[in-house]
Amino acid sequence: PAQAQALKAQAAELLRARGAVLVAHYYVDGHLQDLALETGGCVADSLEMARFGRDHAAQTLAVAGVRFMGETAKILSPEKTVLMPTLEATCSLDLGCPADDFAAFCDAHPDRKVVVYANTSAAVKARADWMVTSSCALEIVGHLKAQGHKILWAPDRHLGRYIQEQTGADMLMWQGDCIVHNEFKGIELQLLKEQYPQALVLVHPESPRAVVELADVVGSTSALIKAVVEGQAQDYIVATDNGILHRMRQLAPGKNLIEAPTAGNGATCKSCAHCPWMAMNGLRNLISCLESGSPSITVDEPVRQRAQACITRMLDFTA
Ligand code: CIZ
Ligand code: SF4
Repeated sequence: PAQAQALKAQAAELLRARGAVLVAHYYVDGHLQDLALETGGCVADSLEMARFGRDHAAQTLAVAGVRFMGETAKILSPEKTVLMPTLEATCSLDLGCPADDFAAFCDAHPDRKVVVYANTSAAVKARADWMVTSSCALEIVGHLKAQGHKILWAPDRHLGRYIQEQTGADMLMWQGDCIVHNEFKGIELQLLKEQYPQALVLVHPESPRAVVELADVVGSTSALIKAVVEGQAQDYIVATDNGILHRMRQLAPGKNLIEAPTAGNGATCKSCAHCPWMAMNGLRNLISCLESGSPSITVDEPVRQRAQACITRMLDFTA
């Protein structure tokens, strides 16, 4: 802890010296989340991160999260420098949706509005009409359906199915998934619920249907945090990346937070409720990128402009 405090102080000084602000996701290391809040930055979901980065006066953004979050910041603020602790931090949804294959899929279905999740590359966003995050996807797809549009959705198949069921929209789907949320297990969750009959079950919609069906609250990371803060229950079973527990404990001290079961409880899974790419962010590589000014995000200008239009549509709609 003493060492972490020293590293945090060093990072805080570097942020100040660079005139940079730290924008962190709920899934990254707790020290980074605390540092962001202590230095005037933010801890947020991907929608709030995008808006905060765009609107903040700082000319340098340090983004602790995964690559698409840094890219989104750069797309919205090309004049700013966007530093990341590592550019290796990607996402299985982004990896599973290569821009060329995605463009071919879109070309084959020109009659559909193309809606993509935030967890995609700049090139995929450049091919889309709308970007959405899990906190506004239902609203935006509902809006498009009301206008009579059919939808091509990518890349998360679980989130897509959830939105399809909720809105009744005609959605053709890419078959991607998140290696973290995909591991939550319905049968084991049912057994856990029987152990904690009073618990509220909070589920991120990137989880499989069997898990979503057992939820009391289905929502984005911000919505799940709100559910813990405002909920009347004492016990909460949480089916999302366990990095979120740090912020939940701070905002709702005294409540009992229980991780939803993954294949890892007794068996093995690839990523047992914590994203290996989010976990690549730490105080040391944050310090290193602030010292050296690298790595930083670059996005090809024609791609950036098209991706910006797609993201801005969402930001304007949700403003
Ligand atoms: O799983 C993710 O990467 C999430 C939940 C991103 C977000 O929207 O905050
Ligand atoms: Fe991607 Fe899942 Fe990691 Fe989020 S938690 S960045 S969706 S792999």
